Amino acid sequence: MTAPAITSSPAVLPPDMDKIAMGWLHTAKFLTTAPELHHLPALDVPEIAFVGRSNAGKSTCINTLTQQHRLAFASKTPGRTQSINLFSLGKQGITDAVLADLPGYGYAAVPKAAKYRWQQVMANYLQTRRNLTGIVLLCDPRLGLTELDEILLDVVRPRVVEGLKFLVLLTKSDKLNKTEAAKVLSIVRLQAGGGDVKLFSALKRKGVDEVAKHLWHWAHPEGLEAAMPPTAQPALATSQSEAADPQA
Ligand SMILES: Nc1nc2c(ncn2[C@@H]2O[C@H](COP(=O)(O)OP(=O)(O)OP(=O)(O)O)[C@@H](O)[C@H]2O)c(=O)[nH]1
Ligand SMILES: [Mg+2]
Repeated sequence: MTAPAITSSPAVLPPDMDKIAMGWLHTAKFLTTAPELHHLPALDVPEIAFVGRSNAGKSTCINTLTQQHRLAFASKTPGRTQSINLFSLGKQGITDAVLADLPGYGYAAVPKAAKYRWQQVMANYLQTRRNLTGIVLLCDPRLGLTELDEILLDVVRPRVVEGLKFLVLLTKSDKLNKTEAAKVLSIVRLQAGGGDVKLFSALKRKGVDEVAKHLWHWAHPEGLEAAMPPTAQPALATSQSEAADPQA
């Protein structure tokens, strides 16, 4: 009697989370645009908001993560995004999360009244949006966290304490050399009170997979098995005994 063949392959392949997260983000579709809070639809899926100064790269970040060039309007001219734009995500046409692209703050050319109105809308949104699950604060590392970013941090702090997810992305990191990047990373980490801070570049695709996984986990806290029906799950390889016995 011959001994069963022993293979060196692992019994179960780890799921490729990069692919899963990027595939999920690629399903993004424009949902709606809302100039005021009351125009926003009430939703019961996790919502992830992209906030930050004007021109920080919010819309470009959304386009990079979703691998769609023109999903969110990005522009060299600050103040391009004027309303809250929602994008739905979900495999097989089932929405399981929403991304929100918010207008930026701090653009000097905006009239005072409009600036004030928008600050009120944003503060209201961040404090009251019921399904808001996570905030991505984008920051140009050449400016660092500015006074307006600090005000935003103060606004969201009570909700972060209660469990709202929070991530700071230092965008346009392709403009920094390694030393500059390391320095700004440690400064902003301190400013963000030890919160998550990552370098990101849409141009060089730095941090893209990592951020995609981060957002996927925010939207699917229950994990992979609960998030995907068995037929849609990646090939989790069968154990050797199952593979050897087709009846198993
Ligand atoms: N070099 C470089 N440029 C970037 C990067 N991300 C965005 N940009 C540029 O920055 C400018 C502003 O980008 P947007 O994505 O429109 O910025 P925003 O934060 O959405 O701006 P508002 O809608 O005005 O708040 C554009 O010219 C982008 O091409 C990046 O990673 N690297
Ligand atoms: Mg924008």
